[in-house]
Parts: sequence; C-alpha cells; structure tokens
Amino acid sequence: MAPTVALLMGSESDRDKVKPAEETLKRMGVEVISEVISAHRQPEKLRSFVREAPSRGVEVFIAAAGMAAHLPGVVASLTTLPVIGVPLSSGTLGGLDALLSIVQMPRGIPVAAVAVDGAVNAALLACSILALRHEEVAVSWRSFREEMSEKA
Ligand code: RP5
Repeated sequence: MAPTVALLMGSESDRDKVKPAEETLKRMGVEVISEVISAHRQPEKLRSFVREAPSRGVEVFIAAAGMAAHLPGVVASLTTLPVIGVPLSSGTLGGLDALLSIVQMPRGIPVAAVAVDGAVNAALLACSILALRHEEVAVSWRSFREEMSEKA
C-alpha cells in the first residue's frame, strides 16, 4: 500500500492552518486522507474513522485542533498508530490552550506535539516515521533535508 497519512482537523475553520501539512505530505509523495471531524461534536464519526483507517492504508495520524483540542488525544485513545497533534491558534488564548491540552497527555496514551500552528513540522515528522518503512519517502525526506541545508 502507498504510504498514507490521515490528516484530521476539528473544524472547517481550521482548514487554512492545516493546508500546508497536506501540501508538504503530497510533495513528499505521501497519500493524504483529509477529514474534518470534531471530537466533541462527532465522537461516533471519529471512532469509526479511526477504526477503519488502517484498512485504508493509514500508518500515521495528524490531528489539528484549537481551544480545548481533544482531537489528538481521543484519536490516540482509539489506535496504537502514531498520532501527531497540531495545536492551533484559534480562540481567545492564541493557541496556548490547545498546546497545553495536546502536550499534557496522561501517561500511557502518547501524542507527539508540534508548535502552535506547526502543521508543516507535523507533516515532516510523519514523513520521518513513514521513512522507516517506505524507501521512497526516505529518499524524499533526505533530499528535503539536503536542499534545506544548501539553502541555509
Ligand atoms: C476546535 O475548536 C476546532 O479545532 C477549532 O479550532 C475550534 C473552533 O471550532 P469552530 O467553533 O470554529 O467549529 O474544536
């Protein structure tokens, strides 16, 4: 199966901040299944999506959300695949609320956290995970790093 990432966001209002992750993944040759699913408003839909994701080839989840930002933690509660949380700067607290919500997961259910609005780094972290198993992603990931080094 093609290397595939599930890219979830908690609201349609998150889309612009999440789009760079999708663009980055596609540039690296990774398939993206992108969905808006709210952990609070659509818990049953979220459960079904996460449970079915492995049969669709998903190996890594990226979950972006603002405010109380339970999406990454709930996804992680439903799967043993790696979950990367992206705290978003929506709401009145500038993303600090979402950052703390995502980074302070209790012991046993880990979620990797990137910077507030760090969608691109979430995509690159997903690539580094996929690169362990998919040589074509390893090649893209290495050449991305080399190009960055040359530009610096
Ligand atoms: C979070 O609440 C979403 O991820 C979004 O960042 C924020 C606001 O959502 P909406 O009220 O715009 O749907 O769950």
